[in-house]
Amino acid sequence: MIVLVTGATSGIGKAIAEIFAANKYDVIITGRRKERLDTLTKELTEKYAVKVLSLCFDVRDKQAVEQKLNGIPSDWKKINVLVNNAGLAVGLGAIQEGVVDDWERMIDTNIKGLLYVSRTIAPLMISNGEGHIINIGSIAGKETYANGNVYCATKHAVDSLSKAMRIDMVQHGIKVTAINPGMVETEFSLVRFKGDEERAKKVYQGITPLSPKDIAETVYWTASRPANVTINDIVIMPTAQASATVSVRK
Ligand code: NDP
Ligand code: 8X3
Repeated sequence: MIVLVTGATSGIGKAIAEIFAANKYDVIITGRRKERLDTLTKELTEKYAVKVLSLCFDVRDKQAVEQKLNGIPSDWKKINVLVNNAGLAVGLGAIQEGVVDDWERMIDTNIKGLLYVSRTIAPLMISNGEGHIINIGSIAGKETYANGNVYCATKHAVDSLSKAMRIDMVQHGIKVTAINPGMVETEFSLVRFKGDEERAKKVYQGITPLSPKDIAETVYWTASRPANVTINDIVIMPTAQASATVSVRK
């Protein structure tokens, strides 16, 4: 069995790559940070004795996505599971004060990147006669919160595209699942606040957030259901978080 995980250099994607490797999947890992891909390749190979193919590219670069993914060796092309995980929030501010470059980074990564990867891998799954696409959405794709405007819109797009993919590919037996987490402690807030560690730390203060492993276990559970079962959509929250805007801090 083969899984392809985008954005495996950190956080949720890294934990997903690890849980599939632990369950004897060969793993294709992607991201922009080559040293981290190299380290993870070594870790997974040594710890789990699986094969790892590491592909370094930016999901926003359509040509690179096509070139890297179409160029994988033929014995790697029987991809059973694609996890569209690469994504980010950049900034948190009112629409009327928005930073257009930040908006474009989010739209290009979270929507267009996911589309480029899916457009390349879905036909392979169809020709293989089976496959499972798992999109990492967010509570921000189910609700909207103050100053989250464009990030929320990109994750609403992931919600909508997951439904659309399911309809378009049901005739080919391809499963499509969306996993929508609340707060997960990763590098997400560090990226959102452009390296401001103090501000990033405050996001998780007084609350026990989800861990990347919590999400990875859920992703793996959806991928390990019997052939006749598809989990369409999951919203997974820390126990102390009721909605995008309501949480209890101690
Ligand atoms: P991290 O910042 O820890 O990880 C993000 C991953 O995405 C990294 O591996 C990064 O790799 C990759 N990535 C980002 N931009 C690009 C790009 N342009 N090209 C290729 N890879 C890219 O954050 P998380 O693990 O938290 O985020 C993973 C997903 O989970 C995202 O889609 C996020 O929106 C979603 N999510 C996160 C939540 C949270 O609270 N943390 C909650 C709900 C959803 P590299 O930098 O090496 O390219
Ligand atoms: C990440 C969760 O609530 O910060 O998608 O948008 S939130």
